[in-house]
Amino acid sequence: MMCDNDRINAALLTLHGESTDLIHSHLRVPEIRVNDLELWPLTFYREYVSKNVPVLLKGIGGKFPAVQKWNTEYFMKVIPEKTVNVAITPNGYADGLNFINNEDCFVMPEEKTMKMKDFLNTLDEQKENYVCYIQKQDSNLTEDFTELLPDIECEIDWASKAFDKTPNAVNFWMGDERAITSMHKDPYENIYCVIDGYKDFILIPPMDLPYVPYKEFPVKRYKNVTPANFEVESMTCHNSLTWIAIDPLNKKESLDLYPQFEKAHIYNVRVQKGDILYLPSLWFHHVQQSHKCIAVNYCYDMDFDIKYCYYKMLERLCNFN
Ligand SMILES: O=C(O)CCC(=O)C(=O)O
Repeated sequence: MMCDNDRINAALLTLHGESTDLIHSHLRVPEIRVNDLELWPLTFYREYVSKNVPVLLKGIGGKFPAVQKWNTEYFMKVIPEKTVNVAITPNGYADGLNFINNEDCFVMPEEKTMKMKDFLNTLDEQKENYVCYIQKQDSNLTEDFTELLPDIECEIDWASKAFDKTPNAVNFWMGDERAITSMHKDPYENIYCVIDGYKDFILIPPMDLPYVPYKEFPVKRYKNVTPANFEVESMTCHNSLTWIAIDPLNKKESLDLYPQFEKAHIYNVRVQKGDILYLPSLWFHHVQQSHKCIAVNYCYDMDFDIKYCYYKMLERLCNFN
């Protein structure tokens, strides 16, 4: 007789086998060029959104004036005195795992406001132990960078048509090549546009949840980060946080600790200047970038549809609460 655990493991293996055969056999994000924007919202919805699979749209952002204009020199000329909110860490790992005092901790960055010209100079200087990233995900493009809005759209017309809504947040990203966004997932349909430089995404589909280990970590925050020094303080409001325990850049060590990670379907995709990545809701993603890379992303609330219901069931089967 099969016990409950055997039955659950057999069911999870069926999900893995079927999804490998039917969806993840190539481990390549399709790259396409869209010629007919009239028909694209329907095709986009039918081929990618409804199937919850990513797609890389080559060159489709090239028509934004931002792609021709934005770079360090342009920002130095047009918004040098602008106050910007910057995440600062000694090593680029903001909101991610850091090994501190002999234990892995989830560490938040120090957040500082500074003039845009000082931020840009910091990127030029690339000092040791001082990594800056504009990474606020609170619609900072439309709320804070209003001077830049003539160069870019406040929504992506074809995406708003396909999702039948406007974006919930439009974010501006710019930073040091050492800045890394650790593996996580979001309840958003993400339309991610690279304006200058490139971004390297590592993606894992949501149905691989059984092979993406989570663990509880103490939460800390970097404080008084300078090129010479930094401190780490404990957070009084949250003692611990459950976070993804593997690092795809350190695969060997991750596999030694969590051998089940071997089964995860891993996609690598580089998003170049002028390209747009559709990153579907609940996909795990880890992000690196070229130095001074500039990006804008549009977050659309996901639909809480039948796929979401199945995902919640999978969470329960994997022992999430
Ligand atoms: O660009 C990045 O560093 C991270 C992007 C990201 O995590 C997101 O858009 O959800």
